[in-house]
Amino acid sequence: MAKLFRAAIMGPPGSGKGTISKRIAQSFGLQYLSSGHYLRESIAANTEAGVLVKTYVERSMLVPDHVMTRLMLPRLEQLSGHSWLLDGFPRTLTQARALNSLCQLDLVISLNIPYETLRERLSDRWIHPASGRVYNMGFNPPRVQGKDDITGEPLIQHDDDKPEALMARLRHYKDVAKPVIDLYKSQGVLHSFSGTETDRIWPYINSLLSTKMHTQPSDAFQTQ
Ligand code: G5P
Repeated sequence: MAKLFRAAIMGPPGSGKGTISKRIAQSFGLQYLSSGHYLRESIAANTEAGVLVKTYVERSMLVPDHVMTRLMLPRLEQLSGHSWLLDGFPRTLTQARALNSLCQLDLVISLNIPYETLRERLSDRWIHPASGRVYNMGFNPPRVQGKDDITGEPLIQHDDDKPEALMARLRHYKDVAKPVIDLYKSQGVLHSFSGTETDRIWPYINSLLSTKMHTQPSDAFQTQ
């Protein structure tokens, strides 16, 4: 049986985690788990946890660690026989330690994207609130301006993507991510990628994963 492969991708809001994760999952056949997706799912289900989660996600604040580990770890336990990629988890040292107690990661990808690039991307970002689908007016615009591709419902912009709020979010991200990055560096699994365009970073990540997983990558993803 092929060796299992466990990876995570880290990066500030707007750094391209979701975009790159989808390419990795499809090219290398990894199960894809996105913390943001599961949070939005729990909000949509309107459970007790979902109502609590909503108060944090709406303000782009980190959801408490105990809620996150309760949300993510059981899903990982169910995937014990699979290779997977985590997007957006762990985000704090407490989360990373909780994950470590379940399994060791083989690879952590960290995205370093300049602030100005993040600001431009997020100020161009439109969201379908019910599903969490994300569009970018330059990079992946909706087929009809202002409308979700699947439902045709209106898209909205977040107040949190305004420059002042964004600056605070990015500063907070850096503070919280630093010890997590240091931990994975000390374990020898961290690989950092810097750049302003996802399509330029992607070939390097593709190549790294091909080497690590000894599989033939697919060329299918030149654009999202
Ligand atoms: P999420 O869902 O994990 P964020 O805020 O970390 O959300 P976000 O904003 O979804 O991350 P991303 O996944 O890093 O960004 O990037 P993306 O969506 O692929 O790309 C961002 C935009 O840029 C898109 O419009 C994309 O099309 C565009 N784009 C990508 N590449 C390029 C490019 O090369 N050029 C251009 N022009 N555009 C590009 O988490 C949501 C919330 O959940 C909570 C937090 O509240 C968080 O705010 N949360 C957690 N809380 C605690 N612990 C955790 N582990 C948590 N995980 C989530």
